[in-house]
Amino acid sequence: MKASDLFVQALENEGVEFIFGIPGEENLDFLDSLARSQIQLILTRHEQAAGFMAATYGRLTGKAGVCLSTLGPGATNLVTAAAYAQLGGMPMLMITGQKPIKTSKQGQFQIIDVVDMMRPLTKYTHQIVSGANIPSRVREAFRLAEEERPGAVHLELPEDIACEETSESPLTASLVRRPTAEEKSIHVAVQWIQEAKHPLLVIGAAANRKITCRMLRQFISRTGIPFVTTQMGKGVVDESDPLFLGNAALSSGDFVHRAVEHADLIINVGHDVVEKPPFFMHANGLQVIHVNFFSAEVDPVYFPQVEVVGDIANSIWQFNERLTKQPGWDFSYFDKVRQASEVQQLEGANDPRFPIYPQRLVADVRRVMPKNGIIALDNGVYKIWFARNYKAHAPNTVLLDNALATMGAGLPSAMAARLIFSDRKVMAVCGDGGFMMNSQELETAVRLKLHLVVLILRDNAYGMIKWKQTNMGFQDFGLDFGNPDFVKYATSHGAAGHRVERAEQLAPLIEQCYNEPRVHVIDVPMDYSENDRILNHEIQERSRLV
Ligand SMILES: Cc1ncc(C[n+]2csc(CCOP(=O)(O)OP(=O)(O)O)c2C)c(N)n1
Ligand SMILES: [Mg+2]
Repeated sequence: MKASDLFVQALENEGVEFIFGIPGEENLDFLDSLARSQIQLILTRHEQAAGFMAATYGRLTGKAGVCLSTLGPGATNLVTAAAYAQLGGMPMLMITGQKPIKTSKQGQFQIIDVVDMMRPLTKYTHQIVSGANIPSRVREAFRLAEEERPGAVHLELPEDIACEETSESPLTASLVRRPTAEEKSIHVAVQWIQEAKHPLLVIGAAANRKITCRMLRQFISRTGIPFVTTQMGKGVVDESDPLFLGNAALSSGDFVHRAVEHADLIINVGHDVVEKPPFFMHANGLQVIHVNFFSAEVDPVYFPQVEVVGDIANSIWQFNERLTKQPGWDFSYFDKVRQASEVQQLEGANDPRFPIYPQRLVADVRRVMPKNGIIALDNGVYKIWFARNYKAHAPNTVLLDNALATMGAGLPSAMAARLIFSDRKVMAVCGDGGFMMNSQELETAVRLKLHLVVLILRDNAYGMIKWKQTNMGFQDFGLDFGNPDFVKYATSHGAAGHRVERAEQLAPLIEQCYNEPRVHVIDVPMDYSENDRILNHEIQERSRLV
């Protein structure tokens, strides 16, 4: 057997279903082996998109998503996706080709040190130098990618190794369980929670990675302790719960921050410092219990006093076994925060003005998406509105990137979500800037016959940066651009193109798109002129009055 056959067998042995990518001539033996495998090759139009799709596969399944590129330029195109997976805690394996490593007549043509390039962006990066090593290197790559905290790994398979003969066979994963938290740490945490006056639960990214929702729901209903979510913690517990106080989408001054300021103890579940901080710790201030799969990375704004390290669901179960409602707990202020925040969030939900205002957009998308529908957001100012105002009802139904916060991942991650969940409604929500960073993948989506709705929020600008520019008192400069006609752009790729011309058209149009299985692109003209007033001023002032 040739080594590339063994490599593909090892991937099959890991349960790989898809490989996203673009082969180069250095991958041709691997491609030949893939042609004889059950694994489906998802050919993309840019390696970055393939990487985003693989990472999202990992995020949604917990199993490493796999992407493929050639050496040099293909591998450099994977770099942003590597950072996306690594920072976002998404298991992903990148496989890249390389010129022969034993003898080569090509000089340094296309050769860069890809293994070294990937080092700061991965948990593991390795060049395969012998076919005999493939079983252990592939297993090790998967082990590291998937183990908490998950992330990116990289294997380089040079051409001359790929065609080597080998008689090895794949290694099977060991039976392993995540370690659970030690009893004494649970004891201290429970004692702190019982003795607090205003404990508050914060749910972050890691709680969305494994099944923690049942235990957290029990914790909330048993104790009545209110909760806040981080952007990547959305949906772990249904945000329509009356104890939900809001999402930490803005950095400060929102209603949720008033709740945090009032709390004397935060039970911080699944948060780590890669996410924009949901709260800032100060010396002699707030007490924080860190509950996560791994210990807390110390940071100037995060230095929890107690850590409960181990499987999250198990830790919460242990809390539930010991905790009872305490007469000393007082949540009355949190309730006021929730009420004031709800009133503010409902404003603008039926705003008839056109171009569409963000509050109306978010409300309409929520109205038409079912509870298990998935929205995949690119990066732009609308992300703040969705994080704040769009109530997530189920885990991983709001895919947004609050770690690398890269533009360009909205469409590819929606495509990956739809590939995995062919029975669920999936929507990509992109700005006109972010959409154009991977818009070529419309062709891939059409070729794969995906049923997908892509909203393009058109303000003809890098709106998020404009919003910050205004807030910092700078003049309006350097952030406007023109756009193609998105309806024609969509149809030329073989997708259906639609344009919204009145606010009330949007919701029925989305519904109509979900009745016709194909790729739909909707051009949504947006009015962002109130973003600064509402997000930077009004919310701050109103939340201060609670
Ligand atoms: C790859 C990348 N480049 C630049 C940025 C910085 N950035 C963040 S949001 C943004 C503007 C997004 O514009 P658009 O996609 O049109 O969304 P809008 O805010 O206008 O709705 C920029 C330039 C980034 N996050 N990622
Ligand atoms: Mg824009």
